[in-house]
Amino acid sequence: MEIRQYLNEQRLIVETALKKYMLKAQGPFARHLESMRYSLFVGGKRLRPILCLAAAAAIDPDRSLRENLLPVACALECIHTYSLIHDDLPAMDNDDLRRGKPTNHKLFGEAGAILAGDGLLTWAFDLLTGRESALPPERLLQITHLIARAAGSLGMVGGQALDIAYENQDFPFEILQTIHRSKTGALLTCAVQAGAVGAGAVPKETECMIDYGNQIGLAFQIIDDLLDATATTEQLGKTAGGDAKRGKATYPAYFGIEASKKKALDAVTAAKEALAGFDEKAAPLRAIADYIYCRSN
Ligand code: GRG
Repeated sequence: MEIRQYLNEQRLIVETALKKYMLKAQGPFARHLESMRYSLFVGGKRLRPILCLAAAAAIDPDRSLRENLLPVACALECIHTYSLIHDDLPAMDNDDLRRGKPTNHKLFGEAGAILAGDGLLTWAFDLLTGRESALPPERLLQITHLIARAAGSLGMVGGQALDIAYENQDFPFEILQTIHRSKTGALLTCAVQAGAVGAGAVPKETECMIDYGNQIGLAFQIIDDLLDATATTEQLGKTAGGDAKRGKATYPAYFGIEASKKKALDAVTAAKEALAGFDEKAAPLRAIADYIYCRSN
């Protein structure tokens, strides 16, 4: 399958839905809403929503299911964007560039950026539980809990806290794995799991999706580390070389470039193996795993 064309088509579907669901920058909160919209629409691959829709389609390709899942997919993107805004803040990574444009706090100030992130995080749960959602209530409740768990202190927020706590320190590889699994992996895995639950997957199918999600999460983070060490700022749309500057432990720092590439490839292979029981409807998920290995930003 032509993965770039597929990703482009899916990205447009997600962006159309985001435009439909996102609050408009008007009324008394216009400036705050504008700051949320700025980061949400400034770019991004939309990988988490696309994974959610692809996982659902691997189980049930019905178009109406996709429509019903779009609020979930958009909620995932809102949470991801909030995490990037907060990650870029002076108190965290202090970055000037994200998605090829000035970071949120550079345009809206530090307080404005904190609130833009807060607004996107809470809007995600508004979307999930509001009248846009048309999934059966028990599936929606399960998905909402999965997303809260993956985004929170036992997932992304916890991973970020650990990442910051260990900056400029030596620590065992197991800690790096925990940071990766929680900071980056949790939301990616949650995206495919949410898609599977939304599609009414049986437990065995959901387990395979979780396995797939864990493996692509690992591959995604290793490639992110490699790109940070080897790509240019222009290519990435964010400041390159930031990990080394901030004394962050990374896969290349532990294993070197070539061994890290091999580990990423092994994770991609394992991700595709996790889908062995799925038919052709899972072709996009298999192609996304390959894309994660080959991506250049
Ligand atoms: C501040 C709560 C909080 C969490 C931050 C996700 C995260 C945790 C920090 C981002 C820092 C980072 C570079 C993590 C590595 C993986 C990652 C999430 C990269 C960015 O995701 P992409 O490549 O970005 O999917 P786009 O812009 O395409 O959406």
